[in-house]
Amino acid sequence: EQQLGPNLTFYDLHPPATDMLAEVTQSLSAARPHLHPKYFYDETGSRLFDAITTTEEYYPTRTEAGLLEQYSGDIQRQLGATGTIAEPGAGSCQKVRLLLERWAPDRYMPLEISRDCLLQSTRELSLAFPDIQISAVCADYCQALSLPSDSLPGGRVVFFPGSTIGNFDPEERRQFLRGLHHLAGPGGALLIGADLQKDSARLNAAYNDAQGLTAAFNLNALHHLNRALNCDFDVANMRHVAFYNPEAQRIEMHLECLKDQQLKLGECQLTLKSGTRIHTENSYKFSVESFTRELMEAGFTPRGCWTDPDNLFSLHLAST
Ligand code: AVI
Repeated sequence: EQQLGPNLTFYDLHPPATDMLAEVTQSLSAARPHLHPKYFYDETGSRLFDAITTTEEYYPTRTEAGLLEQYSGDIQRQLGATGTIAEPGAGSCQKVRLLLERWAPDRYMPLEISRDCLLQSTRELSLAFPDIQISAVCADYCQALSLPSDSLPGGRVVFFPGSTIGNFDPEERRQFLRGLHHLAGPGGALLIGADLQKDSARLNAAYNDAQGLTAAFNLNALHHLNRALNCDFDVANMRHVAFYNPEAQRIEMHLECLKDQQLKLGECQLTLKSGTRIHTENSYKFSVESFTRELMEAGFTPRGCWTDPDNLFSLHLAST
């Protein structure tokens, strides 16, 4: 525990380093080659993602921000006074600003695996909100969700925006929502964003923007691996593929090899045949009913749901 300012405390849970080489080698040599979406987010990838959120086609970020702007008062009335807002995977802590301004909670507790990102964003935040105690926690998702309840400040509202929940597969999602239930604790609540099912053309456009930013974001995962693992993906001969899979109710992103390529990963030689697709991301789309059901299965009681007039996106409030 380190006091970094009058209203800023830093807790380092020392998230365990993962063996990236072993993990990537295993997932790329699987029968269906895949990469975990976390590999999108190096510095370049985070910048590309921010750029995606400003495109005409990518509606989720803007729509959710509009819902928060319009309904933060309604949501607060449902919640009563807010002691602590906790945000797993808070990143740059931008979205929460509106809630900090309008709700003036006692405390904000971002949980973030990237130490640098956490330090930078909470330093700025602590200056902008001198009356809010900022408890910055450096932890991975697993650690964050299994913190002992009695070590945490009470009256917690867990904030999980962006439909990041859609990037978890159904079984992972069940476990993760249970983890959020634990993090919220007795008397706590969850405010979470979920992207909605809609016509495929709209969804396909959102993941194939005309400027090619989503393509660059997807391909950057390979640049990231090339840099971090000193390997040699021929990125120029890989193609971004993204489409809505209506049976699975998800957008799938893949990287398709346009030429046979040999890849050296540590001691391992890997052949990727032309036409091979590396599955890099799922982004599940929900109905208000299906998502509400998932919240209930994780032990929550639904308290409210807000959507935009075009039914693009939903914000859900649930109590523990
Ligand atoms: C972070 N996550 C909610 C985004 C999504 O829409 O699934 C990631 C993304 N992938 C492509 N574009 C944006």
